[in-house]
Amino acid sequence: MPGRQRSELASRPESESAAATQDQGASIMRRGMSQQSPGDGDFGAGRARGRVVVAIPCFNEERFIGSVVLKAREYADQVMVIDDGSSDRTAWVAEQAGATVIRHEFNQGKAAAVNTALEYARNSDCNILVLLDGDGQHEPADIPSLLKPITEGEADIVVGSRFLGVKSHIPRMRALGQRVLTFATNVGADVKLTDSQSGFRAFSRKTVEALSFGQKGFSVESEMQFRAKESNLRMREVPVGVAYYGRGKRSPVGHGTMVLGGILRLISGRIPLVFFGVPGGALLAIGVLQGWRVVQGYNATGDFYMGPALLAVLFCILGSLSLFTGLILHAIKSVIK
Ligand SMILES: Nc1nc2c(ncn2[C@@H]2O[C@H](COP(=O)(O)OP(=O)(O)OP(=O)(O)O)[C@@H](O)[C@H]2O)c(=O)[nH]1
Ligand SMILES: [Mg+2]
Repeated sequence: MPGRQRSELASRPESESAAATQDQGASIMRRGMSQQSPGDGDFGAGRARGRVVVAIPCFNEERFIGSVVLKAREYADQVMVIDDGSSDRTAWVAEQAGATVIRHEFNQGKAAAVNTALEYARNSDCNILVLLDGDGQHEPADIPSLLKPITEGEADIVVGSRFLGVKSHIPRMRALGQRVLTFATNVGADVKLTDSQSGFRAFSRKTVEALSFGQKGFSVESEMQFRAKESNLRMREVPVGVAYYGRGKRSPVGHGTMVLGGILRLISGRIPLVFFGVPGGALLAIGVLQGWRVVQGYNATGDFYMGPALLAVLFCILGSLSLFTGLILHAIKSVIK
């Protein structure tokens, strides 16, 4: 495991301790791998598909994680739980239910947990990695339908969409927020999905090799759409249901605003010239126009209006700064490419 994601395996069978190396990540993998069946099972989707690993990023999910792991085990060769510094008994419950548990010593956010899962999968013989939320909102019985487009060679990433076909009860504010975030992600990434925020996803081996995420916080699902576009990975959606139990842990407004901030950062990285240059150019144009009017007024009447003049200068400065930021970032991006 990289230094930034210091993790440890909760379950450590004695017989496997000899496999430990000074690289903690490698030791985790060997232990984890040996706990599971070799796996090229069918899991109900119609054909053998190699080794399927389900990874569940979790933070304080002791209430649901046991049943999620038990159900997911029916559709996977291995179920792993990435416990991201939970203060409750998430890791213990997951382990009792039969999961391989990797623990982050402290809470690092969902993107870090997804990176840990990808790294684990990359270093194992996993053929398909499924991501699943640990809050019991997804139905593991939907896993075979997520696997199908990958095993049939039609997709590299399959997203379980809550807005396709299956009608579920989603609290209104959350549904609205999810649609706004999906719209922003679709426009920014130039990939069209109906549910950019779903945590229920499957990745082919090719995707596992290609992806890792840089964003902190909770825009990791959106980031996948951006990275998929960059890496020419084919995304497909399949309908899934979702269940909401009681009130969510986080406020939809605060959470949504955080994710939107992450999406804006992703857009600014993808198309800096448009993101900074267009508003910068517009501000500069408004400033120049305003300044010209101030000068015209002064020529006509002899009166100098300080307020409008200062506004014109402000617009010109902000516009120029934004325009240059766009140009510089665009140039840097071209060089890096
Ligand atoms: N690794 C990690 N996972 C987290 C963290 N916070 C939440 N999660 C997990 O991410 C998954 C989704 O979290 P939720 O809080 O349900 O987020 P959501 O499903 O987008 O939001 P809702 O629509 O309110 O359910 C669950 O498995 C959580 O346990 C965190 O800080 N780190
Ligand atoms: Mg949830």
